[in-house]
Amino acid sequence: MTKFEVTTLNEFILKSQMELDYKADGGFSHMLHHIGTAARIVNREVNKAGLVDVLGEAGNTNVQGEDQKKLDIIANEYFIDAMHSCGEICAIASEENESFIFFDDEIAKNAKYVFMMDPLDGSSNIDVNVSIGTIFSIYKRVTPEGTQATMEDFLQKGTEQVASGYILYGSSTMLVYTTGEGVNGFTLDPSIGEFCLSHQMIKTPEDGTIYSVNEGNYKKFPKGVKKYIKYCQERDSKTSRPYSSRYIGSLVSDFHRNLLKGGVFIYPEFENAPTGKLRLLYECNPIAYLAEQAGGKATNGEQRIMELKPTSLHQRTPFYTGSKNMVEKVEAYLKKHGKDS
Ligand code: P6P
Repeated sequence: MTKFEVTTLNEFILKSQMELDYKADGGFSHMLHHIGTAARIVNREVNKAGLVDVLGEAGNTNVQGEDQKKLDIIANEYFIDAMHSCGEICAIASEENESFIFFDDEIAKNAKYVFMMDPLDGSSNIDVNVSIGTIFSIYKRVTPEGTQATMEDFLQKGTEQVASGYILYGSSTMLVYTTGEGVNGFTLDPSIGEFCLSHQMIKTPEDGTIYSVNEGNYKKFPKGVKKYIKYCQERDSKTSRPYSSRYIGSLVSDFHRNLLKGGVFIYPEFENAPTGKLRLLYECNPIAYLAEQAGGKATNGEQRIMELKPTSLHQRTPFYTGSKNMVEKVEAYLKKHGKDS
């Protein structure tokens, strides 16, 4: 590939806008461009985290009652500023904020979209240099343009998403997103400061040999999950078992590996997390949109995640996602053995 065959994120967005003019209107492209910019800034902060005083607790806790790392705050602020300045977003919901943030300037009030995010998921991994990620989801507002956004704009089913994606701050920094026309991945080239198309039209394998679950909670898991974990560990050459257990404890990292290689990610409900741990609006729905667009699945163990009607901003859900056949296998075990532990 010559250096001029590289497709940057901005070139890809403009090309998509021309090809998909019915959907990728200027505003859409404008938002994706600002996400890329905020991602580069947060990437810079994450990469120097070990060198300057941005590690460790910021001394306060977020609405989840978790110690808020300084990078959480930094990422949250950069993405809020970037999405406000693009002029296409009327309000934002974030894991770091108890309620949604609305903008009352005229441009924002007349904007068409709302933005939801986990600005830095897996942040407990920051100070041990494990990959972390930003997860985002975009919807068209349901309230009239020109008015202040309401909770109704946020409590939409995942099927209403117009775009979703994540930034993975890992061995390389990647932006992976969908607008409903497949999933594309861009890798940041630090030498030119551009996200360059590196994974075009990602399709996740229907089957895989990786299962991702925090087995430390095994004894508390629903019986169907326990039975499935034992199934993964059995010897059976015909189905390439035993599978490999891979769990980073950072949703974006675990999901991204399984998306490319095939695998299933499981976070069930159990006594420590009676409705699951992961958040429906800004973790599970955006990941589910990507999983389905890449040919995979995402459910709560029995129902399609994107069909769930949200009732609150920070609600949690059990989450099973990844290769289609593997998710369906877990669902079959849950159906057969039930959810009691
Ligand atoms: P556990 C990180 O805190 C996170 O929200 C996800 O990124 C990750 O998948 C999950 O929690 C890990 O949770 O209970 O296994 O440590």
